[in-house]
Amino acid sequence: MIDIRNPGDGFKSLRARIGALGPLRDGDRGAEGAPLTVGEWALLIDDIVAHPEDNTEGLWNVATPEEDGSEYDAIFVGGGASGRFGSAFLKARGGRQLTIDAWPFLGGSCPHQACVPHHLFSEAARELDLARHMQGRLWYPPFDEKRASIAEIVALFKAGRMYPHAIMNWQSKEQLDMEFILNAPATIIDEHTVEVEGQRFQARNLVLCTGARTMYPDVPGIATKGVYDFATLIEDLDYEPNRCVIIGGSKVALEYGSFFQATGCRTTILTRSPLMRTASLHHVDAGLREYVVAMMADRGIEIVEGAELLEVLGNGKVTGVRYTEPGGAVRQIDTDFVFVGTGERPDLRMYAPLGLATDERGFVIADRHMRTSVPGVYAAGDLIGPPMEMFKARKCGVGAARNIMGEDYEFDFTDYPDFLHTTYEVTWCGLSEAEARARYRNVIKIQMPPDDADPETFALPAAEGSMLYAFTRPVLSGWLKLVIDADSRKILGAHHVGYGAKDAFQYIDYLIRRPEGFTMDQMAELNELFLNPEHFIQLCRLRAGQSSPVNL
Ligand code: COM
Repeated sequence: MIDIRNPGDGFKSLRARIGALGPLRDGDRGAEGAPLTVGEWALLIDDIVAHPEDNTEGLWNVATPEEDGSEYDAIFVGGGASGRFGSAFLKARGGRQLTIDAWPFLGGSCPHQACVPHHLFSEAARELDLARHMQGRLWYPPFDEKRASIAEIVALFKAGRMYPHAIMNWQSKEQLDMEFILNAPATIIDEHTVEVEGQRFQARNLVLCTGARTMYPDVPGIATKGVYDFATLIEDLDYEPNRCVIIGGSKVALEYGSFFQATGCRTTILTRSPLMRTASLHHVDAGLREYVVAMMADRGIEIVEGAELLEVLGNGKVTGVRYTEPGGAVRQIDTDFVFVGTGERPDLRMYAPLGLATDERGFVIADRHMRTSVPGVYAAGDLIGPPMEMFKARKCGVGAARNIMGEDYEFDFTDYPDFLHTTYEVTWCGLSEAEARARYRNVIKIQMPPDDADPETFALPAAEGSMLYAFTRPVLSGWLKLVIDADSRKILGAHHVGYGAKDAFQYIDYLIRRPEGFTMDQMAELNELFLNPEHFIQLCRLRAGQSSPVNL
């Protein structure tokens, strides 16, 4: 046990140890007696992650019974997005929490293996695709296909991921006043008791927030070296892939597939369900899907829909995959790199003493209060199933905290704005055009390019990030659609492919889902910051004068 709370003797030796770990900017070296700085946290976390065998002691930030003898309102098992946000909220409401995580940092898989590296890779994909497209024009040099290394970008991420980790720890301790134990696994004893490093803690409630991990298809050869998922890619990749086969059609498959292809690693996606028509995505507009998939193919990604993986081939290392294509023909692709994006499942073995009810896919069943089948035990985040999204994880944790602190709080996450990366940002909320037509008798749309335009010559939408495309090959500049009920004039759905519109969708989703809705006239009254990537405000204004609006 390492007490990271009090700048006493033990703490001094910790600071001395951190000081020996590497260079720290002078201004970020903690004064004697002061708490660890972000820079010190970064060095400590990096060392523990790099050398777990030498760092087996937990990092304790826990008040002694003399300092605080009150009962814990909740123990959060897992300090990822759900556990951290739930803990912070509960603490802010005057409760007492303890958050336990086996990793030496709070924030969970997001900054370690998931969303943060994915955003780095997606930014790399966008830069690479633009550089490849623009090569030989303006200041862009000829594109060297050998220059972009997946292994190098992964290494760049790994060399810097301790910085966000450090911020989470520092913020949670110094600003949010949370109690936590890190770098130590929790053992569940019963619904009120958790053991860490031999010490038992009691709480009125448990909140389970340990997430999920990639579920690999059960086929021969799947454990061969050279088969990765988003987490093992970060931890274990030790060579430069030359050819990639993606198994699955999840968001992860689209996003990582787009990245690998952009680096110059030829990529094939083998998916059972058509891309963007998997059960986990809803409200996907057919036109948006068509544009996204066409642009992936335009960039050279091979997509086989209706494919069934039979086997991963190898001789100690992956050499290929065998699969059936629609119609039953067996095909083989030679490859040195297989990436699994078939979805995730939780590992519930540690919760066996609780006897939790689970659904047919193995997710913990929780109601809208985040209550599980066991009184006093709540569950949050990926553990309870899709959507595996940040807003849901964080708000589940907060929802559990609110209920534990006496509120009657329900969290309904059946509808939400959605997003994924290809080389583009793909964003949508509300109804697809087809869904809207099934529910309303008089639906119109505002769309760019319109159905009857040739997209190769229609250079809109365009804004930050797509201007160079618009002026060199218009079809690459993006796509958008607004779906409107022409009778009530309310906006029913918004869909966008391009860059820079993601933020707006957080607010559009809220506005259009209000009971009173949000009309095209209200949209037209907003003040655009031209060139606004989503173009919706001015396009609504062009039609708002019509008493019976028609398509644009
Ligand atoms: C985000 C992690 S990377 S958390 O949600 O802020 O804890």
